[in-house]
Amino acid sequence: MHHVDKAVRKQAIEHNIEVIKYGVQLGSKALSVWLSDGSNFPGQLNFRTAFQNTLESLQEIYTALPDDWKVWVEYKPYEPNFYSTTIGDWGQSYLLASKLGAKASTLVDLGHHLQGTNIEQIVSLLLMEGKLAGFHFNDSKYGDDDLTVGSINPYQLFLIFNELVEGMDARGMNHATAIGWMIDASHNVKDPIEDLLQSVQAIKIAYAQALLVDKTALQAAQSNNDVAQAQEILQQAYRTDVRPLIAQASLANGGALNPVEAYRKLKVRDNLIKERGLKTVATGL
Ligand SMILES: [Mn+2]
Repeated sequence: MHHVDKAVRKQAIEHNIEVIKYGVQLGSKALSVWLSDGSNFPGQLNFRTAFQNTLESLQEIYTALPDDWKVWVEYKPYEPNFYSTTIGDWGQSYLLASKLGAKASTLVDLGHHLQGTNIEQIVSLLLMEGKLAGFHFNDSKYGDDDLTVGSINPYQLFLIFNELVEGMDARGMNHATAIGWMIDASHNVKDPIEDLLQSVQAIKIAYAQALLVDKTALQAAQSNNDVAQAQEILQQAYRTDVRPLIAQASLANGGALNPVEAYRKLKVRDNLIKERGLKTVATGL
């Protein structure tokens, strides 16, 4: 997308426009773009030219978007390149999304940050600016590990949901539809369906806990500079076991009390394999 050769850039642009055409057939409403473009050594790239070429390419794709579509610009600090990534952080993504226009916004993949990055703060500010596209949920210990949501740092997940709920309410946004909710994980040691069930469960738990935060009390604590009380309020919500509540809601909606257990008892995988008449294996792709 940022290649020095315009003909190469054109190939990447045309590929994205082709993807939009398939998306229309599938009933999609958004194009999610993650670019691996970057450099491995100092001096390899002119950063400004790389950014401007990327912007130009994205502008062409933006022009090809149907009226009711959005384009989501995903960032990532390193890998596959190890010196620079042309859309390396939320600032660079936000800059592109701002220059592109109202249909463009910034996609947050939880694994696409350097260690220690305060993701919830990024979420809060993107929401404030109306530029949060949505999420690629996963979890990580080191980098873009693509582990199951909530498997490593569930407190961070809760803090992100806390900012989401607070920020969406402040803007009067619909929790269910205002942003894109996606899971971007990759596993080859688990049944991928069980992994998805665990991910959805982790998301429901973090969301329910965030809804429990006493916002009025938190605002009062913040106004009074009562730091200990602010922490008490957040952790009171986080340490509440919301699993019975979620199980009850799941049952009321025709779901299972314990999704993974039900999936195993009902032999869903075996039955699906029989239905297909094929032997299938978990690929984790
Ligand atoms: Mn992703």
